[in-house]
Amino acid sequence: MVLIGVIATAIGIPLALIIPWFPAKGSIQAGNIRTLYDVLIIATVPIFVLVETVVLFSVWKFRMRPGQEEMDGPPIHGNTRLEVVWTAVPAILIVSLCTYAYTVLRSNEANKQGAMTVNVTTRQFAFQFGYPQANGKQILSPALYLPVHQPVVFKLRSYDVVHSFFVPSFSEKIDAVPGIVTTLRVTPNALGTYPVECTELCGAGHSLMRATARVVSASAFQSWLRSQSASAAPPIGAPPPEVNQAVPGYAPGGSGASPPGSTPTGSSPAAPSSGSPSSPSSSSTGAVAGKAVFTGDAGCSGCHTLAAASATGTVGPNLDVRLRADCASAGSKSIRGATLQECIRTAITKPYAYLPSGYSAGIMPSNFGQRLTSDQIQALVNFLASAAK
Ligand code: HEC
Ligand SMILES: [Cu+2]
Repeated sequence: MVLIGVIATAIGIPLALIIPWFPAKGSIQAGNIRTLYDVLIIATVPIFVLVETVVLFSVWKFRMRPGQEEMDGPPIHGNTRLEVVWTAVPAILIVSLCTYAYTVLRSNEANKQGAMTVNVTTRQFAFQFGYPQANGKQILSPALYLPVHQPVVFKLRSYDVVHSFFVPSFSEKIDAVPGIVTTLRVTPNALGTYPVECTELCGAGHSLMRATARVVSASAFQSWLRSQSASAAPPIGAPPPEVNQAVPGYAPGGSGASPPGSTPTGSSPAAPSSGSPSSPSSSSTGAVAGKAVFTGDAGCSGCHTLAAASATGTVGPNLDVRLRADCASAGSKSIRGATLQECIRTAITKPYAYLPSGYSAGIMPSNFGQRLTSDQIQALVNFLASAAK
């Protein structure tokens, strides 16, 4: 029996260690977690084997033989030494594994010197990453860029519901909860491109809520950051109050979000530089400004397809195909307003007043009326009215 147990352990441990349970390691924290996991495997496989061998051996050895149906087992009672051992050994094991796990947790969560802050803003259904700058502004990007070996503090906020920020290769995750700021610390230590996922079922587009993390060299990161600040559009609109109080000077810009899965270069290709409100040639309510709002932080392009904005979202109606027809349909005229402009305005500010066939309420955010300024809404109306085919 002992021999079987030793052989099973000798096979079990390497087998369990060889199985690739985790994706490639991308951070110091992930390294600590993997080591913890290996120690747990080495400690638990022998215990599992011991218990199973004794159980299987007993099932076989003490099985009921013909003629024993009426018999009872021998009345064995009490063995103090055995009881002390089987209480003390697991207690020592559990206390030491807990202590080790606790030290790993403490070291992973420890504040590192010179950590760089990245603001992670979540919304249905996109991540946005903000890099605070010395001038109080921040550079916004739909892709996460990080310099290798640089400790990072992620500050998470949510515009709407609970999301969860998870980079499997960093082995760290935390929820983004509306109204509070949550913190996560990571030190990436391997160059590479890793998926970022939302791991909280946050609505119909949850499965689309993904982004890309690029861990690059420090110099590549600096030049990326410089290219961002040069091309970034000035901030458009005010963020919701809870986001505002959390970070002084924080303001999401028009170049921020792009549809999930779109180009991860960081700058939204659809945001035209001429669409910035500071440009003297365009007004803040014009179609050009509207396009910037559409492709920007409001997240319209994450859910809608619209050729004029290079948007390819599929959660909501394809605006190229349906907008004009839906606005012309008899049912919507009285509810959404008679003209195309009125209809679009209602669709944005009171989205469930008229539901296009095949769509249900509760998916398109219903708070754009409060989140966007009246100029921004007017700009969107002008833009969509001119873009609708
Ligand atoms: C989370 C996904 C989502 C986002 C973000 C979103 N929408 Fe929608 N949108 C929908 C859905 C779903 C519908 C259909 C149901 C409804 O009308 O509420 C819709 C409907 C519409 C309609 C009516 C379309 C028609 O054919 O009748 C318009 C116009 C519209 N959205 C514009 C916008 C604009 C502008 C934005 C950004 C400010 C935006 N949407 C953001 C999901 C979204
Ligand atoms: Cu989410």
